[in-house]
Amino acid sequence: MDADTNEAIAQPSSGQNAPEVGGGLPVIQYWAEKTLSPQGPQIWEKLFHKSACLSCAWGTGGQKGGFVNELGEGIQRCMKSVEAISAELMPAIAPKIFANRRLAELQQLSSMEADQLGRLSFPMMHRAGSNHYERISWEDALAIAETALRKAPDRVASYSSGRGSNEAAYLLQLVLRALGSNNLADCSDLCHAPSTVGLNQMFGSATSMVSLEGLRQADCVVLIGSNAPANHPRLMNELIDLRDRGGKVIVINPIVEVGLVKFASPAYPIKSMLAGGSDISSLYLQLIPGSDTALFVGIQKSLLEQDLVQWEFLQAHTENWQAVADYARKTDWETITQTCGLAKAEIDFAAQLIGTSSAVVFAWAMGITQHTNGVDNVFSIANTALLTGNAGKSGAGTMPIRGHSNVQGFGSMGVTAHLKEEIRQALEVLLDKPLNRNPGYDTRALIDAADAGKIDSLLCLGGNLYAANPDLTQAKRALGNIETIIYLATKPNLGHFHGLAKHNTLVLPVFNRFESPHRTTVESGNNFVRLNEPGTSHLQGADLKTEVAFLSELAQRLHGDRPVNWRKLQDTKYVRQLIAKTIPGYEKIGQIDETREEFTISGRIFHQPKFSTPSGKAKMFVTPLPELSTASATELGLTLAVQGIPLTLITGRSYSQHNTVVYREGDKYRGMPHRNCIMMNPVDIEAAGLKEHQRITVRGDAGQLEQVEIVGGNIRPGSGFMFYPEVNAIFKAKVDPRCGTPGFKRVPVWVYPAEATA
Ligand SMILES: Nc1nc2c(c(=O)[nH]1)N[C@H]1C(S)=C(S)[C@@H](COP(=O)(O)OP(=O)(O)OC[C@H]3O[C@@H](n4cnc5c(=O)[nH]c(N)nc54)[C@H](O)[C@@H]3O)O[C@H]1N2
Ligand SMILES: Nc1nc2c(c(=O)[nH]1)N[C@H]1C(S)=C(S)[C@@H](COP(=O)(O)OP(=O)(O)OC[C@H]3O[C@@H](n4cnc5c(=O)[nH]c(N)nc54)[C@H](O)[C@@H]3O)O[C@H]1N2
Ligand code: SF4
Ligand SMILES: [Mo]
Repeated sequence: MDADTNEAIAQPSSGQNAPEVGGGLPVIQYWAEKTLSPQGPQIWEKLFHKSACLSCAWGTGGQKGGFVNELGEGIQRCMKSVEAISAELMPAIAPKIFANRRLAELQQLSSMEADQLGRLSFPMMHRAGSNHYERISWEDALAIAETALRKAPDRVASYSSGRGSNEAAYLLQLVLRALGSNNLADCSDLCHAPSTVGLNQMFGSATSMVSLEGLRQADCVVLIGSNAPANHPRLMNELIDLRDRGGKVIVINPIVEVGLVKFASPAYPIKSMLAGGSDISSLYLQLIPGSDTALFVGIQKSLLEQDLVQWEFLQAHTENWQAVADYARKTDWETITQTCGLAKAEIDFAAQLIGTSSAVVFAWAMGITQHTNGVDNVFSIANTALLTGNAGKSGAGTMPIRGHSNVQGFGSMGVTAHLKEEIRQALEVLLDKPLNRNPGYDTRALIDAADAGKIDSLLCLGGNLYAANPDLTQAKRALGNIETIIYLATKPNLGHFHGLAKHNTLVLPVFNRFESPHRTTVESGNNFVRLNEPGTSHLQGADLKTEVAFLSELAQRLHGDRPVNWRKLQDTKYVRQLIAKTIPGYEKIGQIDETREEFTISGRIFHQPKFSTPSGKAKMFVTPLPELSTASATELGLTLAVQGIPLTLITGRSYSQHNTVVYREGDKYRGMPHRNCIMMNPVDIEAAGLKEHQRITVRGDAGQLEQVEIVGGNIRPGSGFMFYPEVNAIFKAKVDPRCGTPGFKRVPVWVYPAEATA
């Protein structure tokens, strides 16, 4: 087999009207539409503002201007950042909207309609029994928040989403820990927690070990479970460059995403756009969802058979390699190929490409982590990297592709239910008292605890805890058991209307990154710390606060002036000094106000195979193959007579949404015209006696969606794909117990014609 024969599999992706290339003209049209609109001048101003892009963790922008990456190269902004900026530049929501519209009306809004109401511009509160949100003062908001946070510490919790600053994140955890609560749930629990847990155990460091510079030295990239053309678009330029210099890209994904086959990058007008797009995948492995561990064990077995294992490296720099090699040896090919649905020839070819390349980067996103065996998936990838000596050298290694623009910074700042011992000790010195050692609630545990009536007060720093979770009925019920919920947010979302507390729900408006009046920092997925300069808001006369101001005022009310001078922390410079003292690798942030020097966090990028474990060696783990099954009709509450088929549903993002926030209907690149679609393989459509564009019912273990339109696409047979957050209404999702991350990418459902009796 060679790369050319595989191109038969990698036929352009999805529905009938889908383009044959990712990126391309639609991107330029969108730029033009937005930047030439009346909002255009403001968008340009924010694009040039010295702050990091709001959208993904690739981390474009910062001190050297909004278009610059960490290597100082310009013209590095993608359309997604325009989309995010434009959403933030909407006018303020008129107070009469909340005065006139009853809650029941607001609850009818879709995610897109909620976002399009505009920007939040004054503090407001919903009291139990009322039909409206009413305006309140910041003084009242702070007083209510103070009373709420004075409840028993184990009944107080926070949730956060990774758009805020490092300074806000640091304060959030310090306020809660000073109270004695470890209940710091974070969106990363639903996202890359398996990477954090897995990589920490293997390498003693939880983030990417590859820098952008390192990525440029690779001659092979294995891109697993990532739809980078939509969610990390600038990574595509790196893949185009890699192919240009003769490198290989192996894509592993149950859906043939068009932009992963061919991508026309506006950053390369001549070599890519005019040429009709650049080839991305050299080999496309369209495996069964949830079977990545089986594929990687197969690759390991093939490496052994082809004599491509780096034994000296294993002996010198790793532990437990014998057990991993033995497991691959003894697992038979039939089990491997049946579990992942790929031919041995495909697996052999992938192993050959990896084993004969000189520097391989293994990069992954949600297709790997959002499974009940997410940690094993991560282990199996990292085991493969180690077997081939691709860790701890330039141009090679493991690279989780992080989500929100500062989600990694939140983790570094200690916003986690599982605090690193090193940070705990430093915080104990700072707070001059021992900290609670009980494990805190991660996001799913928080929802379950609230459902069981164990939470009184919840502080949400951004995000949409309600809609990001599976089983929206449970999420709503659980949040409804909490006495007080405080949402700090820039825009309204479904959570503010459906995720109401038992007594008081506060929605408090904050400045976003490019308009905050003080300097802040964020951390990219490549471990690079960005400095954001102060900015201004277009919202005239709005009553906003910064997240840092709110948190430090609240802390001052709760904790007084000792041992930390909380009031002084209103100036973010002093927060940075505390970060420098207590967060490993962040020492340089203490001088950043003087030097303005952005920096790579120390101790994270491994140029030598000397890792941050106690022995300095990487620890390998045996990864059992998953046992994959589908649900029976009766398990989903259907009668045996139902005329339908079971599918494994992948839930994820459309091209035009940011997590729970939908910007535009549909997904051009997958040929899905609106939100209520399911992508299915034509083979399954036919086998089930269905037709393309037919409206069907999709049933999960927590409910069903009706009138869902079938769109044919190049998706692995037996699987379907639908958009979140809407689909979160219909399933419960089990978690990987090691990290609490739900199996969003392998949801058991049945699909059947609307008229079939259930
Ligand atoms: N524009 C935009 N950018 C974003 C976001 C956004 O919503 N919009 N969200 C941000 C956040 S928080 C995150 S976490 C990231 C998400 O970025 P991604 O992880 O790229 O997003 P997903 O839509 O979850 O899709 C993941 C891909 O995994 C594939 N996949 C599904 N199941 C499997 C499997 O079992 N195995 C393998 N190998 N692949 C599988 C899917 O087909 C899909 O292509 O993006 C960040 N950036
Ligand atoms: N089925 C399914 N469910 C999923 C996923 C999936 O792939 N499938 N993905 C999961 C993943 S990876 C993630 S990360 C979660 C995302 O979950 P969250 O992070 O909780 O959700 P977002 O939709 O990103 O939150 C958007 C809201 O953040 C607020 N916001 C934006 N900017 C700021 C700011 O600067 N400050 C403050 N205070 N607020 C701000 C706005 O009010 C906006 O409405 O969803 C998870 N849920
Ligand atoms: S790749 Fe990510 S960080 Fe860079 S401009 Fe696009 S959305 Fe922003
Ligand atoms: Mo995420």
